[in-house]
Amino acid sequence: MTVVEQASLTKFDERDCPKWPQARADYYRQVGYWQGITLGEVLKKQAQQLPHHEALIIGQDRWTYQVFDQKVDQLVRGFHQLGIQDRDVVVVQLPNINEFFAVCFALFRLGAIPVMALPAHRRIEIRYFCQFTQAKAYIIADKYFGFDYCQLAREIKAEVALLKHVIVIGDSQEFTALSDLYLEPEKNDILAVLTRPNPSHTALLQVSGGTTGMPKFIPRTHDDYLYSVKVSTEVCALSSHSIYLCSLPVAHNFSLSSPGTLGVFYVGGKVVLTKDTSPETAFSLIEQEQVTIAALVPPTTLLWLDAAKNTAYDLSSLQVLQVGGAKFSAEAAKQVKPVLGCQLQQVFGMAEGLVNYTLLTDSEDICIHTQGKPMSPADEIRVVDEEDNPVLPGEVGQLQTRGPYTICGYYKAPQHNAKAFTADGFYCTGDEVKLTESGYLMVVGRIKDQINRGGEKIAAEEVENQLLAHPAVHDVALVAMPDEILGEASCAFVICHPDQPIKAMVLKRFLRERGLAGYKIPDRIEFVNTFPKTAVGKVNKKALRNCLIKTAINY
Ligand code: OOB
Repeated sequence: MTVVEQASLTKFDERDCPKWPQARADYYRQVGYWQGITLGEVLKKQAQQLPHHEALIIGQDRWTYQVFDQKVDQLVRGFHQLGIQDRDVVVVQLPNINEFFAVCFALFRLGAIPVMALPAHRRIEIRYFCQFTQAKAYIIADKYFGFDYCQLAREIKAEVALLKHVIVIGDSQEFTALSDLYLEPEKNDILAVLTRPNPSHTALLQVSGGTTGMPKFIPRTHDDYLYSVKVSTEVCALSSHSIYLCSLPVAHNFSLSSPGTLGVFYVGGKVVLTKDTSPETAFSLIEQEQVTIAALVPPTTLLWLDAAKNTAYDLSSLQVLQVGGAKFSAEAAKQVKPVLGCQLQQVFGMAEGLVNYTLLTDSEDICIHTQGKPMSPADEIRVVDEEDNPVLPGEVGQLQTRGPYTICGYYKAPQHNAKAFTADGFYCTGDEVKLTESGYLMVVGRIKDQINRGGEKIAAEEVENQLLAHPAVHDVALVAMPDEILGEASCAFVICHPDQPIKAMVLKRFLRERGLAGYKIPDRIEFVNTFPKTAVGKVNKKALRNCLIKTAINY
């Protein structure tokens, strides 16, 4: 037996998640920001109050709140029987299907912690998630857009000895079928003796877009996440009549909590899911289900704007279109109302916490030109220069923030936390912003070494490390390049070892075969002999980016 096999799982420990200082936590409770309720209880309440209201729809699969809640309870029994308990971590990688929510709420009720993986993640990411968090289980759908997740699970299972269960929706092959875990109550029903999770404990782990070698995990508590969800529902005027179209990946913080699907459940509204992001599918669902609100990233919004100009579908039920995740150009923003006939709401948020919205009552000018303002009066923000000193009003600087739903540190990352958070607990967002006189933020750039590919975040260092693993690669720098649709795409500048020329295609294939998520594979690769350097001898990425803008080579 190897050492790894002998090792046993250690449970998730809240001490690995930096917490709000006592005085702030007391204050947030005292004024009622943190309500001391759990995510699982929110659903239970709706099932009692609105049992026959539809909660979740995908295709023919329509769940009322009662059905939804029953399925969650059944899964609680099934997961429990499998040995999934309070403080166990479970990597959840599911597409937009109703079961995602049954799974997550069952885990919430058990006090187990889902890691919100995206369908696009591949071997490198999933292996890391499982290893780092010591996950007990990995939950997948058998196939999605032609990708075989059972095969991925097989590879992960072979490499991660501590991973006990793979649970599959669909054809489960040698693994556990989720459908076998919907259990009816027996004599000694576990639900009667289940310990209530502590609302101040971690409910879920979001995955950060990251700036360093590997993604970081963002521990969100029931208290802080529900506060963020609640305020979002107020700002976005959600009610039990709201019908929310979710075409963004369900696990992403935007579509989950801003106000997202959890916001809809919070008020007893209806979620319409779609796996397909095409305007055609979205428009037909808007007409058919009388959708009132949808959330998109800028590239999809551009597709919608194009398609809406000659669509036969009736989009008149749509009242609000939220756009966020990446900078939305003012030119496109101007078109939303005339073309789609609904109100634009810009959303500038981050999985670490802070969410900024333009308000539904704001002037057109604010909705088009700004990325909104912090949604809570308890959000503290400051705009600082390189020495962390506040800039003059209206000047550009880095945005720092703290508040009742912004984390105080990543999970098990003390060294990184020392850099990403200030001594007085502000999160350094890495975003360059300008604060307007009326308190709205305009995102003007970024100091973090990240590429925002149409809302999908790529940590430059992570991809650089993967490329450096190729024997022909001597050095590499990944930078953002302008892209008409995505806003930004990625370009890798590569210096090869002398006498080891290599083709771009070969490098891309190398990354894919290593198991890197598709959106992280560089859109373009340029071979160079040297890198421009800064005065202190670092690679001058700004110069590299500028040379891309100037040369505008087709890729
Ligand atoms: C959302 O969350 P993440 O964690 O994927 O990414 C956060 C980062 C921000 O720090 C910023 O760099 C960028 O994404 N970003 C925007 C933006 N919204 C996010 N940059 C410019 N304009 C915007 N409107 O992306 C997220 C989380 C919750 C709600 C909405 C988006």
